[in-house]
Amino acid sequence: MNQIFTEMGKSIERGDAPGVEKLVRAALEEGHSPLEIMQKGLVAPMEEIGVRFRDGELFVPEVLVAARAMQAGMGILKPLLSESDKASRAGTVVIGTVQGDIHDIGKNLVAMLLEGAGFEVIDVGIDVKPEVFVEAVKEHKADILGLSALLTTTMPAFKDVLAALEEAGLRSQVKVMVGGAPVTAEYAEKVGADGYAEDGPTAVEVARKLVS
Ligand code: B1M
Repeated sequence: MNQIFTEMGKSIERGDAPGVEKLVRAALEEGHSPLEIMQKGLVAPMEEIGVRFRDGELFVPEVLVAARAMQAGMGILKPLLSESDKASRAGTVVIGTVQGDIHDIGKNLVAMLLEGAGFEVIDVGIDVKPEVFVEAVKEHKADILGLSALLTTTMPAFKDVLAALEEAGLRSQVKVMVGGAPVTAEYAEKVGADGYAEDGPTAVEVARKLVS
């Protein structure tokens, strides 16, 4: 692995956003393409961090600071990616927390890990109405819609979003993945979702399967 990408990985792990930005600029000056920098310098280390989080070696705050550092680098590269670079990305995910629910720590973590895995992620926020999810799926031609719910009282909103997608004629065009602490695989299946993940790294695996 090129030294500059190794350094980028170390800066991501430390959560050193200015360091990552500096290294991304240096890599561009060295002549590496934005896509190569994204894949080798940002996505690869972030994937490793996801695995270490699942193995219990790292904790939520550490993953969040690493993901923020990774996103700082992504911010420089995004405008430089060509249309063909964008087409070679893993897929587009619209993600948000369902209506009535304002919990977003887990959803943000999932969004960051998906971005770190090379997905284009559009985060529509918290307390999101079904029609807002539908509009975002339409506008961004999403491959996956990710729905997060942390309350037993807001889990039924998954069904409302699925019904709104059906009504808009979009259900067959987008895979729906659900998650959140009270959600189970059985519940996901019951409401008709295409995928369920119990944590961020699993969400990345499930998203990859859903687009493959
Ligand atoms: Co809330 N809250 N909360 N809360 N809160 C819980 C969820 C609760 C279990 C606490 C408890 O009573 N023990 C309880 C829910 C009970 C239930 O429904 N069964 C609860 C309650 C009751 C409430 C209020 C109603 C309290 C009140 O006002 N009376 C209220 C509701 C507000 C609302 O939403 N309308 C409320 C408010 C809040 C705060 C604002 C104070 C704050 C949220 C801050 C924020 O998110 N910005 C908060 C917090 C922090 C929690 C706890 C303590 C922690 C949640 C969290 O961030 N976990 C929580 C108790 C708990 O879970 N231990 C609790 C860390 C995070 C990394 O994990 O979110 O599970 P998690 O995400 C994981 C996975 O679930 C999964 O991957 C993530 C990463 O591994 N995942 C997905 C999540 N989304 C996914 C989507 C996917 C795939 C995987 O695909 C798309």
